Amino acid sequence: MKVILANPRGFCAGVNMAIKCLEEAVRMFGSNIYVYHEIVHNRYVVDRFTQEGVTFVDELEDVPEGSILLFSAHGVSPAVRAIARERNLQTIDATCPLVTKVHLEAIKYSRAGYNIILIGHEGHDEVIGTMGEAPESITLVETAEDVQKLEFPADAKIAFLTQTTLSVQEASQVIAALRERFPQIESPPKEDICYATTNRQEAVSILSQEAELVLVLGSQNSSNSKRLQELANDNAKRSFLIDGAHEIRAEWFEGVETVLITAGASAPEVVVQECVDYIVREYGAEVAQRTIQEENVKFPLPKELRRLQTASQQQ
Ligand code: 0JX
Ligand code: SF4
Repeated sequence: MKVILANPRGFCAGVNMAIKCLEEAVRMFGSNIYVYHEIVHNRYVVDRFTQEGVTFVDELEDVPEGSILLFSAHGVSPAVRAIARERNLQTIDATCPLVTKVHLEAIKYSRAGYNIILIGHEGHDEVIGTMGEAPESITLVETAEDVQKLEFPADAKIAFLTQTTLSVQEASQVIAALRERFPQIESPPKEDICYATTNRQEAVSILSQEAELVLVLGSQNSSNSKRLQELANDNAKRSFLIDGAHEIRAEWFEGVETVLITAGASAPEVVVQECVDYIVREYGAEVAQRTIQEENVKFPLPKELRRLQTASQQQ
């Protein structure tokens, strides 16, 4: 048996920054730290920090006044920031800069009087945060069918934005439907689906052609990881989205000569290695790395954290 390891896979620049940010906050302030939503959508990462004493909350009412609170990589709405201020919380914003970019576009289009169509998944943390920037101006669509239901006049002043972790292929169908109905529709010069999402999808799309089985490491609530698994499935491969080697089933390997392994942007390399070790141990597989795209994106830690670091060094 052969295992192909897809590159790029796993942590993106935004996740690296958010996780380092929480690690550093724990190092500086001990475990009495709160995070609004999961820092990233990954069970292993959340369990690890929970064991270290970090508390993840979905309601700010659950955070004691004056505590340290991190905002997750997916971003938050201005309303959440306002509640945090009212509760006198010391906030550190671990939102990925590429999510913030979409927030800023929403603000810009809304101020200029545009109707904004956001392509994204209802109820997703990032979508809730982005819509909160201009709730009166933004309409969410998920599919090309949703576009047909829009009630704007044909000559409406209109623009579209997208969630950062969509399927490139599916989003392009929705965008084509929007352009057909509203040829005047505007969009940001650089698209919102981020480099990490695009590159991981491209790698799976190319490399899955060589495999009968595709294993995607990632959690079920991780949008970008789920899209990788669906993409492999569309390529008529048997594909599974798993949190770790403990979920692997022997029957998946019947008649399989080549397994492709990849990981969503929030899945740590340690869970990938666990799976590789398992397959090598059970099936004597040979492992090959395959790189479709090099990545060298890095984001700095949030300025609030850097300020706190400097302040603590001066004490
Ligand atoms: O569910 P998503 O893919 O948006 O988030 P996840 O799995 O935490 O990935 C990293 C954070 C992505 C933000 O855009
Ligand atoms: Fe940022 Fe993209 Fe990573 Fe999301 S998937 S955190 S937008 S780099």
